[in-house]
This record gives sequence, C-alpha cells and structure tokens, in this order.
Amino acid sequence: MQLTGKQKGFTLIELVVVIIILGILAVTAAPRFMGLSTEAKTEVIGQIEASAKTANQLVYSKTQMPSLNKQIQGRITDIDINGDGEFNTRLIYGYLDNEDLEEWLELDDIFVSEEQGRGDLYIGYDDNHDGKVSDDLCYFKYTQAAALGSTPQYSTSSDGC
Ligand SMILES: [Ca+2]
Ligand SMILES: [Ca+2]
Ligand SMILES: [Ca+2]
Repeated sequence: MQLTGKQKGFTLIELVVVIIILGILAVTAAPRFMGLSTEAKTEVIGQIEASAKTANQLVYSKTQMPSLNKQIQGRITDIDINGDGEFNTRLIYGYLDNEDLEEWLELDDIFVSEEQGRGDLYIGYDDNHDGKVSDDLCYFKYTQAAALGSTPQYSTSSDGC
C-alpha cells in the first residue's frame, strides 16, 4: 500500500495531542521514576509516622471497649477487631506489634518495609533496591512497646532522603 502525502507523519493536531499526553505522563510518572525531592520525601516519612501513631491510638481506644473480643496471654493480646471470630491483630503491652502495624497503614507500592528482630519495623525508600530500607536512611522506624506501662517508640531518619 502506498501512502499519500497527507498520511505521512503527524498533523499539527496530532502533534499537539502527543505533546500534551507526554506532558501528563511526565507530571504523573516523574515522582515515581525519578524520585521525589528530599523535602517531599522527608514530608512523606513524617506522614507515615503520624499515621502509625493514629493507628495505635485507634487500636488502643478499641481495646478499652468491653465488647471487644480479646485473648490475653502475658504481654500479648490478640484482638478481633471486626468481630468475625478471628483474632488477627496482635498487641504487645497494649500497642500494635511491629509485624501488625503495617496492615493499618495505607502505603504506596514505592515503600518497602523491613522487620528487624522481634520488635522493630522500618518503612521507607529502598533507593539501592536491596529489599531493605534501614541502609538508605530515609525511613520511619517503629519499635513496639518493650515493657508494661511503656509506649512504642516512633522515630524517623531523613539523612538519605
Ligand atoms: Ca477478626
Ligand atoms: Ca513483634
Ligand atoms: Ca536499601
């Protein structure tokens, strides 16, 4: 088939459309693929910390309700938040276990979480793609409560953001 002159290349309208689409892609994809600015990443890490605190407050207040089904075994309390008979949220000294906190946060796929030992959880950016975030120094760190009457520890590192 032979193309007529008119069908070769782009018309001006087509070019404009392509440029607009590329522009939209650049705006929406750039933060994911090119990385956010240091300031933006630090801000996001702070938001994760705030969400973690809120999650723990929420869970803690639920445990004060007499109607909540719970199984207590020493420092561990397993609770059935949604009342379906399965005790699938674990608390340590009344606060979220490091392994359970993540389920309470709505995290974007770009974040990686890393559990360390029985009590620590790191959530952040894995810039060198080794599956860990503690080495990239742009993370939120959660340490579950260590003793009766103590609260969990929350901290962040933005040195590598
Ligand atoms: Ca349940
Ligand atoms: Ca734990
Ligand atoms: Ca890493």
